[in-house]
Amino acid sequence: MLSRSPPPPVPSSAFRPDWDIFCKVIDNFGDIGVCWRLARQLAGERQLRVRLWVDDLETFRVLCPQVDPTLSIQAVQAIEVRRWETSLVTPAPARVVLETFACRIPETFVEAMAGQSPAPLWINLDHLSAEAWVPGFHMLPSPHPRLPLAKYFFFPGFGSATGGLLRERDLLLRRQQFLGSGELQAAFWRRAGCAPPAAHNLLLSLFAYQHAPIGELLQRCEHAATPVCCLAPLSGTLTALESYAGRALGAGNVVRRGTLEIRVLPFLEQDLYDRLLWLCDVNFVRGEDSFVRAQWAARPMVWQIYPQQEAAHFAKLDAFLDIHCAGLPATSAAAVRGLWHAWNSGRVDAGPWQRFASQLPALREHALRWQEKLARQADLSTRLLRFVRSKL
Ligand code: TRH
Repeated sequence: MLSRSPPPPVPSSAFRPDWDIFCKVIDNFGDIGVCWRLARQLAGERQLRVRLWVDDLETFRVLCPQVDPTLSIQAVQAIEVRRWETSLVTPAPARVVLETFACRIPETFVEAMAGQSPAPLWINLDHLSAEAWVPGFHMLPSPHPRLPLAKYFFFPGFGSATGGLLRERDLLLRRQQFLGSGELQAAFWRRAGCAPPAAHNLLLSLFAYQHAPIGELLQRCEHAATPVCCLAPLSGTLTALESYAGRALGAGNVVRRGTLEIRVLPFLEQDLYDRLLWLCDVNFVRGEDSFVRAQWAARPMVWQIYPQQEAAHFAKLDAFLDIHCAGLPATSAAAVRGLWHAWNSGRVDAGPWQRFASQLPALREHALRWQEKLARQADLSTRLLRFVRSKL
């Protein structure tokens, strides 16, 4: 019989954390993905006491299986996790209160913040964008209409005048060690539940929204010069994969057609998902957090941006393409733009994929240069903490 280890101690009510982080899961995994990553970084690298409020522990559990959705308060990896309920009993707010993606923290909590002296520093962590307006709005305060409080807007971004990107201190070192170790890679494939693909295959990872032209992309890979192995963690892509395969699929299933093999993987823990990105030759990513992780993976990538009303997201897509493609030869840049636009517009004819695939050696070099350039800048948590020091 398996013996269960005792649960980690739950913090007492006298505990006052250094940071409160509030997370509302609107849809998908990006909100909790970012909050969990940042919470772990603050606790693990900076030894800060973090309390993370999450309104949807079921979704959180998909990312982090240690989370027990039945508990209102629990300790997970040295972080106090609290279910954010409507009837929130308000403990003393932390010194720094981070609202994420304008999730609107409860009014009772805001009142408690105003009652403290000195008042906590209140920050809203916003969405990532490469658009030119971001530096002008980064770190601006918005005074509360009634209470003696201000909320500061913190914008992640790609330049030195923005909030930067999430990057753990040891991330690039771990990546190097992993890519240099057959043993670590074998352990990864075991945990992903499949045998390593044949060495000569072109590895694609696939994480996308349902409306991506997944079937069309897969058809393009059926008659390729290099066999393609598509690794798809269980997610919103499943319906499209099933209609391509013509049958129900689950983790562990394999579909073969011509030069294409599709492997359905389980939804991976965040750290394992990173390893998948490190191993693949092309990463199809979406939203915000997987998009950033693909950049640290330093491999050619295709980004499906989170769709907004009236196609407003295309301006955001192009803003990133402009900075990302700046150092690329014209043919490679056109191949990237062509496939990214096709993927986001819902049609992938043979041309865009072939042009992109023909540029892979140049794109691989570029991905590494891009990663190195970004890594020379301070990461998001360092910039956040600098901001906190300047205000408290
Ligand atoms: O899930 P997303 O589409 O999240 C989106 C975006 O963040 C978007 O901007 C936001 O407005 C919307 O949510 C509400 O994509 P994203 O941001 O890449 O988040 C996915 C998270 O899931 C990320 O932390 C990586 C993680 N992940 C795993 O841990 N394992 C996996 O197997 C996969 C595929 C992803």
